[in-house]
Amino acid sequence: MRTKFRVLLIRPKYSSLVANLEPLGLEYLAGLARDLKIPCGILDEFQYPYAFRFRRMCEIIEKKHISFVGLSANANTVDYIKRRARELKKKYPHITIMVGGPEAEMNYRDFFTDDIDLVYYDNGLTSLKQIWENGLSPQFLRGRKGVAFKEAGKWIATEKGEPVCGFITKPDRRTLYRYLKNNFIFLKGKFALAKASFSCPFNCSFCYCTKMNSGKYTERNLMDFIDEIEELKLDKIWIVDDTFFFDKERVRSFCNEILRRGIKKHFMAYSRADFLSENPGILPLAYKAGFRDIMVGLEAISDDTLDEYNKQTSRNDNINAIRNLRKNNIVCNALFVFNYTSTREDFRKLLRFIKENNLLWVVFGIFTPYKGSDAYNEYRNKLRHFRSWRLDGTHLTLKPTNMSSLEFMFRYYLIHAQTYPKIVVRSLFGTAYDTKKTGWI
Ligand code: B12
Ligand code: SF4
Repeated sequence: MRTKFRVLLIRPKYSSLVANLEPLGLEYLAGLARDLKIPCGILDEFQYPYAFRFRRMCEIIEKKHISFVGLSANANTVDYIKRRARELKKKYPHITIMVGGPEAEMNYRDFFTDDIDLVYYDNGLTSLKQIWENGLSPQFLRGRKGVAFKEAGKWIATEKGEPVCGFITKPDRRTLYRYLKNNFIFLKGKFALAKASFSCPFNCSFCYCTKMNSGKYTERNLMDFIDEIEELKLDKIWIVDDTFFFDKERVRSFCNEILRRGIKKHFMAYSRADFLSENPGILPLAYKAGFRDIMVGLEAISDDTLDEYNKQTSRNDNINAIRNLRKNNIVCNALFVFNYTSTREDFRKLLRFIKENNLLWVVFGIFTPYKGSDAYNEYRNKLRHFRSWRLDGTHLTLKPTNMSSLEFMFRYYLIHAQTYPKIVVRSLFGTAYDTKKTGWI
């Protein structure tokens, strides 16, 4: 017998100047609801102002007679979710509140509160499908994988299922198209997201991604993935795999199939520096297939810091990766992380490195030991101000050892001021993707 759920999926808002993109995770859930003929809507708070957030939620709940609310959690939205769950439960005690998403996947126990009914941490959506089909009786939930629920007021957490290597449904992209006018990546335009693999085969100490999917790297069927891309109405696609350029033969097959089908898209994807350094031969084909943006976690410019992060790359890999991308007209979006041990000289050296290597597109983060990563265990006793809203990679959670927090933040903002105007000017002149140019216009 099918239980009659009426579902509202919510993506909490947090401040982001860099991007406003579709909530792909929730679109997968909405796709599942569509398959099961369950009425379901997405409230993507990113698309609305901060004001009246709770009222907006309540209006939808009442108007659509919602009986099941699903919230998607990232590290920086945990406290907000717990507060909202409390408010919702008080106002609508009959509604089932479930939390899922990246943060719930590893840290599900953090959501064991009086107001939350279910926490979802399974790999893939099979357990959710079974729940939506069969209901919420504790007896039934006990047999599901990767869910936590309450029985007689006590939390029960079931074992996680096997790692997955595909999705059981296609995403419902209506949210993407509905809010297309708000969609952007800073100075790059409108992007759709697509995902072709799960977790990452490497093991950098600060990284949360590598722990996902029970720490097992798996790949989706490439043809299914390309079918999905072909159906997307946007011409720019961000492949959000944690490291898409991993298996050279798979990248080659992807590019050849894109060319064979005559798909003309601008692709952005992640790659590691060592891959780009060691496999320059694949880059002309990647360019031909439409890769224009590669995001590379260069992280640091000294071998010691890279070793400390267990990055398994070197300063030389970083330099070669930048050079190989430039030669092939592909933009290197270099991601750097400032460690809490950074010195004044480190800030200066990084700026010099950026100039010497003619890097235009740069992103700076502050080392954050996310709960669930190896780094968290290492640093847990040193953490300060580790409040959820601060876990967005732009706040200090460890006391800087070589300067005051104030100076650290000043230098962090300063390096943005020293690098971003050039990106803006080059974008205005239409030369931000000309990798051979070195000047301001
Ligand atoms: C693209 C991306 C972004 C984009 C935003 C994308 C968007 N849609 O707007 C940008 C670059 C803006 C971004 C920002 C941030 N991100 Co981000 N991002 C990603 C990335 C690469 C892909 C996300 C994605 O689309 N996944 C694909 C979908 C299909 O998967 P999913 O969302 O996890 O959903 C699945 C499940 O989680 C589950 N699910 C999801 N929600 C729910 C809800 C319920 C109720 C249920 C039952 C299930 C469920 O079902 C889905 C299908 O299986 C991931 C890496 C990764 N491995 O996931 C990091 C990742 C999610 N980001 C992360 C973080 C921390 C952030 C930041 C908060 C901080 C930072 N420094 O990166 C910032 C926010 C900063 C700011 N203030 O702007 C972390 C999350 C770690 C954590 N513990 O929360 C990840 C894992 C990467 C990392 N740094 O380790 N991010
Ligand atoms: S930082 Fe990148 S390469 Fe390292 S484990 Fe995470 S996703 Fe993989």
